[in-house]
Amino acid sequence: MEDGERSGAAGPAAAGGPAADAAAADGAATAGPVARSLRIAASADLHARDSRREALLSAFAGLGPEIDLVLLAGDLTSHGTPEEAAIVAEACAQVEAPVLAVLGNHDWHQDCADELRTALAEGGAELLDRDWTIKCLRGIDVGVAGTKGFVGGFAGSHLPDFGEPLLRQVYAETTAEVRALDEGLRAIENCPLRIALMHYSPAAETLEGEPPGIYVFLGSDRLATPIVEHQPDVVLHGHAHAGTFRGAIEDVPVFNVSVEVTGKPFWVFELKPATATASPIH
Ligand SMILES: [Mn+2]
Repeated sequence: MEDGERSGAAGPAAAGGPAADAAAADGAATAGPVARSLRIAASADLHARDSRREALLSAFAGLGPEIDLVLLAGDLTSHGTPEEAAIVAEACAQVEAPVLAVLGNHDWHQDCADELRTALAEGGAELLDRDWTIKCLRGIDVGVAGTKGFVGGFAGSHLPDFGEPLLRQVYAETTAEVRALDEGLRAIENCPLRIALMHYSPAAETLEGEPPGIYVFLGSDRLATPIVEHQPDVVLHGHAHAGTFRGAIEDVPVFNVSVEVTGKPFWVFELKPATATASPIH
């Protein structure tokens, strides 16, 4: 772990710590409280496999030194094998910036998340699974709460917490995801820049374009509850390949960064700390 970096495994961030650290590191070079924008390259649904290896390597190699952070919103692999994760790791190893990732449903297909975590770490990519981390980037503490999310649906078509134990387990799984997101966002609440990263959608708006009958499998508005409470600067998700790029939960911008939606391997966001604005620049 580098200096100025904390993570969920190390316990909650000290109150006031991140902002103070950022000011100390950057104060001499900046005239005001708002430092330069950070450039964050985001992607989802890369679905790595052998036939996509060259394209993935090329896409990651194209991330230049101006990129401060890379965020991968799940479905890194096609079938959840460590071999496919190793392709992602090989691609990530080319990038100077930290790479943070959450898993998607495809990544769980072989039920070997630990092996995927290990494989990704070989390339320097850090998996956030019901977890959070704080990265000090150009003197600014950037907090990321990351989790896969899960199903459950949206207004008018919710999976209920009722009936067969198996269905209630599904409901409980989403409950655990919501709790983890809440805890993660609470842990990073003092960061000048706060991001929620997940695979499933917390908003129906970014699903528009998908058949309404499958919304229940594409996300859950229960995931929006901690977002409303903690108001992160931006929420990024994937999973809905035919969905819509831009949405919002109250005033919090939500972006579906699936490569099928953005039409490119990475979408670069310019995020201004402490101003709560997210400008998609290209
Ligand atoms: Mn998916």
